Amino acid sequence: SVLALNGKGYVTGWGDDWQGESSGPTKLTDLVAVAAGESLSLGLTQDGQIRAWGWDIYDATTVPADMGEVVHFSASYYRGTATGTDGKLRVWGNGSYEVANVPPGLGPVQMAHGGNYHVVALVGSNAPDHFPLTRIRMVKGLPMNHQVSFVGTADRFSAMALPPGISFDTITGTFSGTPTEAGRFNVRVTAEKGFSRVTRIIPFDSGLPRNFGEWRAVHLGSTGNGAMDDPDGDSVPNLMEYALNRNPLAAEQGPLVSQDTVMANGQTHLALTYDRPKEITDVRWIVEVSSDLSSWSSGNPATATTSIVDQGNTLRVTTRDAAPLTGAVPRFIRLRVEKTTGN
Ligand SMILES: [Ca+2]
Ligand SMILES: [Ca+2]
Repeated sequence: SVLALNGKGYVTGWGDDWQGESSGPTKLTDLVAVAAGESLSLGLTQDGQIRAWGWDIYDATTVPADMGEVVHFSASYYRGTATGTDGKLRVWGNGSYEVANVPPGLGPVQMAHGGNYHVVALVGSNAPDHFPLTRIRMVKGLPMNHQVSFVGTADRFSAMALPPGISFDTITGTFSGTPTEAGRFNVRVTAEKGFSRVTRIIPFDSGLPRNFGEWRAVHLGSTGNGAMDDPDGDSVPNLMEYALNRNPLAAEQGPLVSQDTVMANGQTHLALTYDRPKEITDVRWIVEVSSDLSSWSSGNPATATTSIVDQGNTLRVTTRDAAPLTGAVPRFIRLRVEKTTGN
C-alpha cells in the first residue's frame, strides 16, 4: 500500500487493503508524517506519538508505550522502528532472526530502517538533532514573531506551507508577520547541516483574540482603545463590542441582543439572546431581571439558561427570566458585561 499525507493532517492510502492498512487511517486527522510497511502503516502525531494500523500479526500495531517523543520512525516487514529524542531505538512487531533485539548500548541512534529480516541504524555521537515539540499560537490580525527551537546545530533552515501572512527567515529560523487567516496550519520545517537534514511539522493555531488586550491590538489603534471608548460612535463601548463579537470601528445596524419570550412550564417568560465569542475568557455575561428597573437580580434562581447554540466562533446563548409574565407586574430583562481579569 501507499500512504499520502496532506498539509491538514489527513491521510489517503491505496493499494492492498486486506487488513485496513490503506483505508484504516481515515479517522486520524492529526498526523504529521506517515510510513507504509508490509500490511502495517504508521503515522506520527503532532505530539510526537506513533499511531499504527493494519495487521496486528506479531503485535505489529501494538506500539511500545515507553517511547517518549519520537524523532524518526519507519515501517517494514510487519515491524515498526522508532527513535526518540533520547536517541534510543525501539523495534517492535516481527522479531524473526532476532531482528527486534536492539544491541545493548547501541546509540545514540539518529534513525533506523528495516528490511524483511534486518534493521540498519544510523548512529551518531549525540542524541538526534530535532525540533522539540512546539505548538505556535497566533492571533489572526496580530503581528507575531517566533524563532523555532532546535536541539543541535544547523547551517540553515527552510519552511514549507507557511500560514498566509507569515514569512520565514532561513538563517535565524524565525517566523514573523501578521496571520491573515484563522485555522490550523501544519508547517514543515527543515534544519540542514552539510548533507544531513532534520524535518518536523510544527502546528500553528491561528485563532481569534482570547482576551481584551489581544482584541484591542487587532482592532484598534493607540487612541480610543479604552474599555468605555466608542470610536465608531454607535453608543456601544469597546468592551461590549468585544464581548458581543461586534466591530468597534463600524456602527452596526442590528440590535446588540435580541429580546423575545419563551414558554417554560406552560407559562410565558421574557428571554434574551446574545452571541458571545467562544475563545474569550476574561469577560462575564450577566443577564439581569427586574420588576421595577431599580432592583436587578441575576443568576440562579432569578434566571435560567434555556439554550446554547454552537455557531463556530461564537455561542448563541438564550437566557430567560425565571419569573413568568403574568400581566400582574411588569418584567424587564437586560445584559450586563463585566471584565473579569487582566487588561
Ligand atoms: Ca462602538
Ligand atoms: Ca460597532
